[in-house]
Amino acid sequence: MNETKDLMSKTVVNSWNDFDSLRHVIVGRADFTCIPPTEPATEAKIPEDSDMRGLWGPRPLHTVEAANRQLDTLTQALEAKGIRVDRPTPIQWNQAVTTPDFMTGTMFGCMPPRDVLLTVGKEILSAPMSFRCRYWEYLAYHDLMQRYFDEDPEFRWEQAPRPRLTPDAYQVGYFDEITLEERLRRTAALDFVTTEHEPLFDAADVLRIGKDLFCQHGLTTNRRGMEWLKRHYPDHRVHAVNFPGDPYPIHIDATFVPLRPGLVMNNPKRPLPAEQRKIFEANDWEIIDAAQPANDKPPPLCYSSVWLSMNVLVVNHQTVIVEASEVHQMDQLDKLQFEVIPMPFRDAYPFGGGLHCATADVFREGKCEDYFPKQVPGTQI
Ligand code: DAV
Repeated sequence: MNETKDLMSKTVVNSWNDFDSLRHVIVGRADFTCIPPTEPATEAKIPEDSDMRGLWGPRPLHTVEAANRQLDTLTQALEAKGIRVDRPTPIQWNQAVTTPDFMTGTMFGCMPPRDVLLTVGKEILSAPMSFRCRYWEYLAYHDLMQRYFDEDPEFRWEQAPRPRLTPDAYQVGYFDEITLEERLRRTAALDFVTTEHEPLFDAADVLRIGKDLFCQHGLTTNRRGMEWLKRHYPDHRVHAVNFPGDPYPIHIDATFVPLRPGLVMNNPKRPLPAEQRKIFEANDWEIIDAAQPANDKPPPLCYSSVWLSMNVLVVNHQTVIVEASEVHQMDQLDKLQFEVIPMPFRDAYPFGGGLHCATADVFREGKCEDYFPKQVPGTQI
């Protein structure tokens, strides 16, 4: 009991990976979430046949309430396991964003803290995201960061350079009449809507495995962003990865998901190319195909694909939280000897993703391990 009380009161920021024992986490909130108006980078993500095309503004209240119920249930389940949970302070997202360089009609929301907050060791940084509507999103976490700063004398509160997001940050006309085949061709050719004009990345494109950071080059993260990460984390090794099978490459956490040391799940539709697998093979990591999603389509008004099935939250090396309808994913993890906790979460999906997206690490036990002592030439930035 005393131990639990200590855990609840004393803040420690420390997390080096996605699988060590989780002690403290941020869970997002759906309040006031908007579907942002079209802008150069968001057009990227909305599939041609999506029910979201042409819609923008606050999401229907009953959907916000349903999402919040599931986010609260997740919070309670984590707390029942002795994990401290903090929540962001939502802003009225239905306000325009105006900077000297651009204007856009609304903001987005704070359901997926994983997209903006990158925790590496004792540091949490807010990412330089490419969506104009997400420019102020870090403010929803300001009170929490201030509190961690006051309570943990070693916490490093950081911010990557704020991007300008002028038209130079995007390729004009990138999405004009683009077919699925053309999207796939461009992913394979590393040709994305964001240019190399300035460093851009989303935190959810950065996979942390101890000393190595694997960054997905895609619609939301560019090479300059990775170069910035490399200089910012001089004790880490930064690797660029990409997944040619993904027509909408945004965030690595429904594509390449580590489960425990030595084991990672890869989306079978988006295999890691052979050259990039070598570093895993050289260090005896096993890459397995994730199970097929149980759902054949995402819920209404959702940005993400059915592969949120593999967007699991690993609680420790033996325990994983999986969306409750994803029976195949649960079965696969069960066979891998995990204790699987089912969690209803599809009402939260439209607000920015699954269980991993909806959380951001504050404290996991463990240190910065070197899981890839055998480096393979040519993979590091
Ligand atoms: O497959 O749509 C979703 C990742 C959201 N953070 C997908 C990727």
